[in-house]
Amino acid sequence: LGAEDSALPESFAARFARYSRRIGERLDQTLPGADVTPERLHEAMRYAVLNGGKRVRPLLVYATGECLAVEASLLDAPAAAMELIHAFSLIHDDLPAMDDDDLRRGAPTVHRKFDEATAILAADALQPLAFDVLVRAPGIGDRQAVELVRLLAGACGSLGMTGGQSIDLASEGRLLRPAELEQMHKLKTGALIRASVLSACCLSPALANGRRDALDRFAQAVGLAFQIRDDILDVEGETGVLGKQAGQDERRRKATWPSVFGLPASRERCAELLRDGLQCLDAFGSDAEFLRWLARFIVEREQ
Ligand code: GRG
Repeated sequence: LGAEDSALPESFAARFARYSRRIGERLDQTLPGADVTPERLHEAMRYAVLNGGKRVRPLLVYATGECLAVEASLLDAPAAAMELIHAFSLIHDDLPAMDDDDLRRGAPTVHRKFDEATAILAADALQPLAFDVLVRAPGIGDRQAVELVRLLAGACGSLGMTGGQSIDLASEGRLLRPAELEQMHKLKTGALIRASVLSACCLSPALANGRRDALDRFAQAVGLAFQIRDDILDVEGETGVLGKQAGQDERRRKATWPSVFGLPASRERCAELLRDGLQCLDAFGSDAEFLRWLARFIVEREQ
């Protein structure tokens, strides 16, 4: 029996697991096999994408789609595209030229497992694959595909994630002003989270502007909270639980929310952003239940 056929309502945790499995399978089918030439490149791409991760961005696509009654089969492409870009960004973020990390998701980073050149090429190949997935998506018309491509391109470019990463690298050893710090977080992490929610909105053509704006504000609040939580976990978390080396931000003298505002104010800001984000969902009633649960997961997570 599928969850929808059983007498008991599906728990949110079970829904989380079901969508995680779904996106895992879609990504597996999307990536070239490790036996396809060039094998080592494909092996590295598959390692980067299929080796765990919370799948928060695809889950936001599915949860927003649920809220708007968009068919899950239409959401698979934007969900996969978000995760492919996310995996690309993690490979680059871990490189010696950037954060120079050895551990990610409890395993060696891609350049440690393979080598630097292979890691760069794997990331290079994941980015176009994300856009290819969007333009080939079954059931999605040309106009919607163009809109999805536009959303994703904006989220990863110099006015999105790449710009945020550039500010992050330049911030090492400097004390950023609060507004600069918020801008960096919104771009580096918030942009892709926002694009995840807005991609599902784009697949609901009759969505009223007011409701789209409410979901947009929700996404922006949760996106910022996600990175503040990440900063807090870097201070409070343990390497074994995080799956990446804890304490790296302090070691590299990065500008983070706790370094600028302190831990108690960082926790309070996260809680406030969660409250603001949840308030944006009020008009959606019970349709937004899973989205609310996911927002809490994002803000209260331990890894
Ligand atoms: C991808 C266009 C493009 C450019 C690369 C390197 C870079 C520019 C951007 C880095 C962005 C970055 C690494 C932001 C940090 C975001 C963040 C908190 C990552 C951790 O995300 P989780 O916790 O990771 O969702 P898992 O492992 O669960 O998937």
